[in-house]
This record gives sequence, structure tokens and C-alpha cells, in this order.
Amino acid sequence: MPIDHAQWAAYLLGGVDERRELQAITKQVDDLSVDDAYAIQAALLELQLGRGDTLAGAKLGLTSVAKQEQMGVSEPVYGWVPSSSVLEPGRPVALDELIHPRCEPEFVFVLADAVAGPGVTAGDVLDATEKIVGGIEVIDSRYEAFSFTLTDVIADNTSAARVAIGSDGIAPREADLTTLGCVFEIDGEVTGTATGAALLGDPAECVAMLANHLGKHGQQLEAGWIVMAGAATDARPLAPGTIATARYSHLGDVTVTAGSTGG
Ligand code: OOG
Ligand code: MG
Repeated sequence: MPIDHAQWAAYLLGGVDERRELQAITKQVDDLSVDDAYAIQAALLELQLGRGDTLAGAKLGLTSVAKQEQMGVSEPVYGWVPSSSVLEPGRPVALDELIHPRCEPEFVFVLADAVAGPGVTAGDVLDATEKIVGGIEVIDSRYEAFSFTLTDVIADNTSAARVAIGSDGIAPREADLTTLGCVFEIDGEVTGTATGAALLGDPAECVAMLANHLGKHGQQLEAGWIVMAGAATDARPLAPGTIATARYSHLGDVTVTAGSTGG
């Protein structure tokens, strides 16, 4: 039986809307291929854009050993960043809009120019970058127990939910991204430390991979987009009152607080 991409996209969006954990798709479908999973992800984005959302950028996930080991999936994944997911500075994350959110530190590229694969290199990405800023992503798998296979998490837009973007930043070649450090703290306790090299050796290399992946689908990274290179440490639960801070060398601090509601 062919996979009905639109039907599974509606299933996932139902989980988002009703803040409900869903059974993994691969528990219900025998062979969910990577291509089918990206087709479900595309159909999900189409549903979101159909509701008036717009696209703010794109993301990678599972680009660090820390994340791959935490989630038990050993391949990078690519997803979309809807504009509605970008948090207003200083505004708490509304936990009543989410299922079982976690937070994680991200290196974020802000693009000055479009980047189109194939053949994109890390150098091409830096040439097209306006600035690199720190961020914290809030991920929220739509699946039961935050548990999934590679193809499940692709279909679910790589667990994307919210993102806080730092206001400081550096020009692309102002600092060596591989040695740029991040200390991640939850309620003042350090839970993880990493440098940019944790992301497949180089965050810019990750963004190049994303551009080359999109190129295969006739798509490109657009000028003005934000692009998340993936978390360099494992993700931590966001509970009511949690204060998550990512402290970056050169990029400053980014803080996310969790409220029961967004108020
Ligand atoms: C998948 C999303 C991974 C990252 O930065 O590694 C991701 C997940 O862990 O639920 O966004
Ligand atoms: Mg992430």
C-alpha cells in the first residue's frame, strides 16, 4: 500500500493542535522510507502554510554525538522553522501549548544570501551568512514518550516546536566556529558543554549538508532565513518555572523561561 503523505501529515498536526502524544507512524506502517518521511514532512509544512504561517528558515537535527546517543538515532535530519515557532524575545515558552517539551542549545546562521545545492561547501555557507547567533531550540516530539525512529522524527518535522534567537552575534569569519564554546545551564546548573566542532566537526559543514539535501528536492536556503545547525549537547526537559540559559563564547547568552501559559 502506498503511504498517504497528506493523511499522516494531518495525523501529526492533530497531535500538535490537541497537545497529545501520538503512536509512532512506524508502529502502524511497515516500511516508512526516508523519502516517504520527507514527503510527510513536506505535506505537514503545506498544512501549516495553508493556515497562514510562513517560513522563517530551516534546521538540522541529530548532528552531534550527544544528541544521536540521547535519541538513539545516528543520522542527521533536516526540517523547517515556521515563523510562528520563533519566540518573541523575553516571552516565556507557554507550556500549555506543548506536549513534553525539551530545550537545547543551537548555533544559528542568519543568511544574507540564498544557498543552493548541490556542491555547497562550508566556505560557501560562510560567504552567504550575515551573522551567527546563539539560540535555544524547544523541541517537542509529537510521539509517545519522546521516542521515535529516524523516519518517524523526519515526518514530525524533526520535533521542531519553538526557538529563541540571541540578539548578539558575530560576522561569519570573526571567530573559529569549531572552537566556539557553549555552556548549557538549567536553573543555574551546568548540564552540558560543547564547542562547535561537536556538530559533525563544523557547524558550517552542517548547513552545507542541509543546502545539498534541499538541492536534491529542488529547494534552497533563502536569503534572510535562520538556519539551526543542531544541538551540541543533549536536550533537557522544560518544566514550569525552568530557566534554561545557553552561554556562548563570542555570541553572548540566550535564556528561555518556561511558563504554564505564555502570559
Ligand atoms: C529530534 C530533533 C533534533 C537537534 O538539534 O538535534 C534536533 C529530537 O531530538 O527530538 O533538533
Ligand atoms: Mg535542535
